[in-house]
Amino acid sequence: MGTQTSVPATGCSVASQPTTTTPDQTLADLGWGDDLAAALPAGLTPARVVRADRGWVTALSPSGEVRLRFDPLHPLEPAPTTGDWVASAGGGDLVAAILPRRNALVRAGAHDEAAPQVLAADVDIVGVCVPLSSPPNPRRIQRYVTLGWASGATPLLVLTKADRSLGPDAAAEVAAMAPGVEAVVVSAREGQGIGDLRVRLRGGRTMVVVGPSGVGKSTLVNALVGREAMATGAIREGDAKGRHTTSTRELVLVPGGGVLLDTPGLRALVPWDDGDGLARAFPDIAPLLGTCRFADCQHRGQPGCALEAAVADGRLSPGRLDGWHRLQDDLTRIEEETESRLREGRSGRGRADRSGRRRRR
Ligand SMILES: Nc1nc2c(ncn2[C@@H]2O[C@H](COP(=O)(O)OP(=O)(O)OP(=O)(O)O)[C@@H](O)[C@H]2O)c(=O)[nH]1
Ligand SMILES: [Mg+2]
Ligand SMILES: [Zn+2]
Repeated sequence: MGTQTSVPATGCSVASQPTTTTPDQTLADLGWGDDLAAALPAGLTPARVVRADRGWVTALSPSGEVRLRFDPLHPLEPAPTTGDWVASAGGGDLVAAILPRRNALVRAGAHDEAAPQVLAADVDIVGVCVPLSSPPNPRRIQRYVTLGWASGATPLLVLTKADRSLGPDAAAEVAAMAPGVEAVVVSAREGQGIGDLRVRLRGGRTMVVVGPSGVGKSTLVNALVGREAMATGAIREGDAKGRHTTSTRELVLVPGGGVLLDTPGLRALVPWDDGDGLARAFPDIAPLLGTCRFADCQHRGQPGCALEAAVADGRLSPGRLDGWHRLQDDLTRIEEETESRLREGRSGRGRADRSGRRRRR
């Protein structure tokens, strides 16, 4: 760091709001890299999408916040989402190009007809927020960790509300539910762990915070950026349930470099996994797959099952196998629904790959 040059403040100057960036902000602070530079069409100015609305995006460029619109006569596919890079011609307010996505956080459609939803683009770290103040839900953690690995980014357990921790072993208990995933213990209220996270964001790295409503995602974002960038919710005393305070996905800059992406709490989550998300979330199970006596073993009472043998002799906990089964069943169902939708021609969208781009088949 320190050697990046500021991009001249040409173009993209519509509705500039200097409160969000300072003029010496570099593209690198926003997450820019050589790969994107190589993909940028000549003469265009890049900006990173803060928020996507119908027909418009709000984006950050080194010269500040800009509002860019889409040309209805030339729709760009797929629609940009928070975290994407777009480019416009100097001075204009039209999105002229969307740069190729490095990766994307994708959830499966919530019901039969729904297409996969891209939650965030171009992230380095998927901060899976789990509060230490209430009993952890292992299956929920497995889902979010799978979402993280499936995106192509690196999941990180962000153990929030350490000031209200249920006990000295609470953090270790949660960490054990996500083998192979690093954990950071934080208290936005008391400042614990904030420095550690800032270090992880140095060099213009991007972290998206995910997790159910009320776990402290927006409060953490505010602590990291040092101002009330996001509205936060009060929790009702007694049941620790949040009230869905955040309703849009939004990107904010961390002073000193780094980008945060806040998301609304998700009521139900099935990760979109067309790669090795599930295998990486279950490193205790993945190596056993394919070692059962029968190649088509369902791991549910079939003779010679290696997974059940591991449970029987204590190498694998029954809860882990159960969690894996449930997630595997969900992913299989999503796959089958998508296949039948395509067969019946109910959707011309095709499957989304890891970058959230639609695949033609
Ligand atoms: N004690 C304590 N409370 C916290 C901490 N972080 C957040 N909270 C509280 O938890 C509640 C919910 O925080 P939010 O940041 O709004 O939660 P969220 O995850 O953004 O929720 P949604 O936007 O609804 O998804 C608020 O009352 C916060 O004050 C913390 O570190 N310690
Ligand atoms: Mg929030
Ligand atoms: Zn088996």
